[in-house]
Amino acid sequence: MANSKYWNEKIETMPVQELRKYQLSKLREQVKHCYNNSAFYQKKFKNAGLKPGDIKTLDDLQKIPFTVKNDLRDNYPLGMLAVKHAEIVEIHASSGTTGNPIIGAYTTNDMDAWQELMARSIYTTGGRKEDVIHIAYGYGLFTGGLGFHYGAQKIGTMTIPVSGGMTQRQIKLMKDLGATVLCCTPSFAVYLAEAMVKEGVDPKKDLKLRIGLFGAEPWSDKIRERIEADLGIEAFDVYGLTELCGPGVSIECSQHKGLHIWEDHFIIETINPETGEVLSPGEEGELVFTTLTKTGIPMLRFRTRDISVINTEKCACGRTHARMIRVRGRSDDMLIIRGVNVFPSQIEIAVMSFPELAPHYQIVVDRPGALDTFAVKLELTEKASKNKKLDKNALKSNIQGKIHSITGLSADIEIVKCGEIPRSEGKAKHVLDLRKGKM
Ligand code: DLL
Repeated sequence: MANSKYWNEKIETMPVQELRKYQLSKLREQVKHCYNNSAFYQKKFKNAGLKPGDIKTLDDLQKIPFTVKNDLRDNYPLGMLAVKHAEIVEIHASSGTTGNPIIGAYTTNDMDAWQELMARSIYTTGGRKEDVIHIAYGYGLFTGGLGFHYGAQKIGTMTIPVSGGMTQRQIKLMKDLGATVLCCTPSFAVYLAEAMVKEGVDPKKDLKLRIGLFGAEPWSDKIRERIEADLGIEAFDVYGLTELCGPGVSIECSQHKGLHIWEDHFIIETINPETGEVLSPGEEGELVFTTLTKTGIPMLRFRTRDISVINTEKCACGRTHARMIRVRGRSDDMLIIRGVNVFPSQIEIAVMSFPELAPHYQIVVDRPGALDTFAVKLELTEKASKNKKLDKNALKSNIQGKIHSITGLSADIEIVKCGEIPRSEGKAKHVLDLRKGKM
């Protein structure tokens, strides 16, 4: 199976035409499975006047109605199962901000596929048996911790299942056990780097870290540069969601030009989030996935709300699987401020272009009267806070100009002391929208 470059060369480098044929045969099986075993999908098909036999080509996928997050919430907890209850061997969940959690229910078949995909993903970034993998994603219902754990175990890598929290202990363990691979959210990586400085640990001298696998939340190239410089590692973006399997849906290769989507397990489409119209590769839109191998809760045309662009050109790494560019944000993370669409990632790009600023920010939106207020709280780096010559007013107005040039909006800038913006051990919370109930 694994050779020096690929975990599964045959699958990863399969000619595209062959890959499409493979996908079609899997799709037809999956559609039959859904229709025959899930009351939810059978009803959906009947309402659309569809039979499994109508899906004869990959383009016919477009005849199938979308599945959305609310379908899972409305059928909470296990109303969308397409197998008998006793076939489920593991449950995961993502909290979301409102309503019922989203449940992921996995059969033995789904667990095997997930483990294989995670091993393939870690291997693609260069993770090998000889590595020591430090997993600081949360363990438990969140898919991050256990997802990386299963993949690392399949490769046979020494695995440190540290989970979140206990930052000082994490640093000590990384040092003492010689961790070479760090897996956590990008915001926790930033936090760890800061904490190391405070602990007097120089990651480049005292640690053996060489790569980092970061995901579960949007992050910009500027944050990547900062993490790479601070920790002395090569950073890789990893993407996935509970509804599909967890991490393991797509991963960056050493080219760092997008994340390969494992197309032997997923069919990817992008759509216009407003109209549902299917877009062509190269056009930015909402990612929609169809699972080809999942049996517990299969997903046909699942709308993720994540915004990205698909690239189907062959990658220099030799893998033929399509790539998605880093997720720019979620369509439901998008703020509408004074009628203008703003993604938190746009603010991050602005903030990170100032070396005086720490990579922590909070966007506060409110509506005290008729109009929205838009404020951005920022922190100086420790070094900048000690610089007595720093002209804070000039810095504020430069930041304001930068945010204006990116979003078209002028923001009130508040620069707070180092450490005042809450840090996160899991997914970062960058937005405080106080308008709810006032609109
Ligand atoms: O976050 C799975 C995961 C764990 C991925 C660890 C990567 C690493 P959920 O909690 O269900 O699953 O959240 C899924 O997180 O729809 C995206 O909005 C966001 N997300 C995940 N990975 C990325 C990424 C896990 N690399 C939701 N870049 C998804 C941007 C990401 N957003």
